[in-house]
Amino acid sequence: MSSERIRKGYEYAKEVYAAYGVDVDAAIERIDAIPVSMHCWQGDDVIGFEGTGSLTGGIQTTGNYPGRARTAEELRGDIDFAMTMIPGETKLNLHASYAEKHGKDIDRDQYTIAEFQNWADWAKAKGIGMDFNPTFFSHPMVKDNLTLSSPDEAVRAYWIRHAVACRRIAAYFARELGTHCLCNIWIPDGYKDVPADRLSPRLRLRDSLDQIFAEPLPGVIDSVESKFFGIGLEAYTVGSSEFYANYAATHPGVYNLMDSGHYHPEESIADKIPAQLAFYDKLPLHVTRPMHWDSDHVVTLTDDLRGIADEIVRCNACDKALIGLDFFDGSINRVAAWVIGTRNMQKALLLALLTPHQALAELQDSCRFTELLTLQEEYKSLPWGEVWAEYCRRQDVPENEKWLSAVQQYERQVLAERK
Ligand code: RNT
Ligand code: ZN
Repeated sequence: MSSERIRKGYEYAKEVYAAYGVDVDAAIERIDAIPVSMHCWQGDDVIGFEGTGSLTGGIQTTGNYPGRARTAEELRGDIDFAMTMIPGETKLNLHASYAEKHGKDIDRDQYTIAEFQNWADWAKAKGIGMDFNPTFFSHPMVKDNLTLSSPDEAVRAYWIRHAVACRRIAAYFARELGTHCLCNIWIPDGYKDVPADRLSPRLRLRDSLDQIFAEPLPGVIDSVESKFFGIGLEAYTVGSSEFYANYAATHPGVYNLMDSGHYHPEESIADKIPAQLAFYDKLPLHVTRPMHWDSDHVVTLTDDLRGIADEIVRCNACDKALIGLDFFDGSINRVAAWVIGTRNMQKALLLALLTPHQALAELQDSCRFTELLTLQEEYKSLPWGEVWAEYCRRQDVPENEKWLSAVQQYERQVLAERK
């Protein structure tokens, strides 16, 4: 579309929204300030650069699309390129398994900023913040699918050391980049079949977490991520929802990260947001698209996604939400996957910002439910696409699927060279 047509469409949308009391310029300004943390692991199928070459821990990437990033330079190049098609504020969410060891033989429990300096320099040059994750999978010290809850004290101590090292690296990122760093703990620990003892692993995990979080680290926001089950770990997950919710509730400064793919498919993730916000000043999220038994499909503009964005906006939690993406698809162009998923998160936020939530809440409070349902449904067809197009124009990124031809060119010129 020409800028002239985008401008005209925007003027029209402005008028339509103004009739509902919605200020579209303000919505554009607000969305531009909400950072979405892009996960590095979409670019290489969660393999990392430590040389392990495979993914374990009850998660799996499927697909053999050519062009997987094999080095940190390639991955940073792909992320740089993806970010040219994404409007607004972004962060990078990095896993410890993306360490650059520079030929040294150094294990995860000994990592320091030296292994992540390139990432920090890269983020600094781009002017973006970073989030960080210790990696408790794809490693020989994961014994029988156990890490922080292992009955083997050597295994447990190893993973505690790893997490302690990672929190210090996260503190460095926060200091260097001038913005907080979410340091999220997700462990695969669990059992394939019905366990004989469900309590002891959880008590060991609690003790491990207490040791990990003992050191106060300014700039680090700590979170723990629960899961319902993993692949091959169907019967029991040590870090369940109740376990971490209670852990966070009793440990100020530790937050309960909700991954939208880690609950029963019939549970509403959106509904969990205000429940958390009634107690916490931060809301860390992994946004993904669950399908049947697993999470991790590319985020699309579903009602579930819109529900999440709506709650963030109407609970006044744009400053509290720490929105991270978490999907991995190796069956399509990986750069395109990032662009599609991240733009959809932003579209959902924009849609939420364009909804007259106050007016709807007033209808609820006065029990005018027929009007409420009517407006909720009619609002769905307001011309938000015109506002999105104008936002993209202002950000100098393609407003529609035009970005795909750039990705296809990148595929021919860059990705095709990776054999
Ligand atoms: C796994 C968790 C976790 C991972 C990443 C790679 O089920 O969602 O967040 O996806 O840490
Ligand atoms: Zn997750």
